[in-house]
Amino acid sequence: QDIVLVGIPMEEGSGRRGCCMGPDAYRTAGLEQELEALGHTVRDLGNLRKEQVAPLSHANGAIKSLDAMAGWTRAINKCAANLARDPVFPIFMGGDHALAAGSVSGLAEGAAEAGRPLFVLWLDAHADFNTLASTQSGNLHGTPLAFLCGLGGFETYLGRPLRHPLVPENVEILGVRSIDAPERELLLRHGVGVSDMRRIDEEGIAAPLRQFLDRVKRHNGLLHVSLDVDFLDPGIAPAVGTTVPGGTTFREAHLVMEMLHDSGLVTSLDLVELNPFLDDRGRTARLMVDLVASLFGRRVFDRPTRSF
Ligand code: DIR
Ligand code: MN
Ligand code: MN
Ligand code: MN
Repeated sequence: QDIVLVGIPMEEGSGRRGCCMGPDAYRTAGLEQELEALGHTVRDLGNLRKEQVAPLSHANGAIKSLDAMAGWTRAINKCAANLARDPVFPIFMGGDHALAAGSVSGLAEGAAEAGRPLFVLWLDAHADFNTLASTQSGNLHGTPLAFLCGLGGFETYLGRPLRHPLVPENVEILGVRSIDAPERELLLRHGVGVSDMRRIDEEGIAAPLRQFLDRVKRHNGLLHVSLDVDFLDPGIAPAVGTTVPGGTTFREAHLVMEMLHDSGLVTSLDLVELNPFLDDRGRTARLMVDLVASLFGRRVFDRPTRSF
């Protein structure tokens, strides 16, 4: 495949510093080289910059960095919409998860032009389904999925209406184990697909994923994967500001990537919430790169041994 890497050093959505170093950590961990070793061609476009937006305010005083959020969303949206018109596989190297408001909204424009429905697999400890009215933390990385599903009150993000909201039934949140009370209400009301850790414990991670992939295939959909580092258990992935116990294991995460590869359905990817400032000798960055390698065709029998 022709893979394009875009660095998005956004950290304002996370409410703490450090995610701005994510793109360089992926480069240092050898993302481009690992993908090339699998036979793909890779072009690194470097880092995106946010647009300048005049200061914005909101009735919810808890909200942080709304103008930075708007500036990033607009810049990323345009970049993603352009990439969606090319026959390339874009990887958005974040940066916090708020960047998905831009990447997925842009990709949705490309999908609509191609006449294909866009499906989204959201791999995360959290649902990221707060609105500007419901967020208690004020950290806007807790909002992108609600924005992308067309919920109200987000006009400031793009400075215009969202052109192609996701169909909530075409979204699957996998691995979730921390949901705020208002988010729970909104998820149920809008019919978003949610497979929480309880379901994974009972049925295994393959069952809900297989069901979702079958749906994508039946609808001839494009599939975007949005991978939050906190999808993984903190014991194997400490470099994230919002660790939640009880996350996916090393093999569960690789199995997801291997099944996604075998499906042939994935057309774009976000790598988000890596905070290299919190990492332990680069192990989380390396694990994320290895997961991407599995998504792009590395198999169990070819996996190199590593020591940390
Ligand atoms: C919480 C946590 N739901 C919030 N969300 C996080 O702040 O809205 N998302 N950490 O990644
Ligand atoms: Mn190269
Ligand atoms: Mn997230
Ligand atoms: Mn999360």
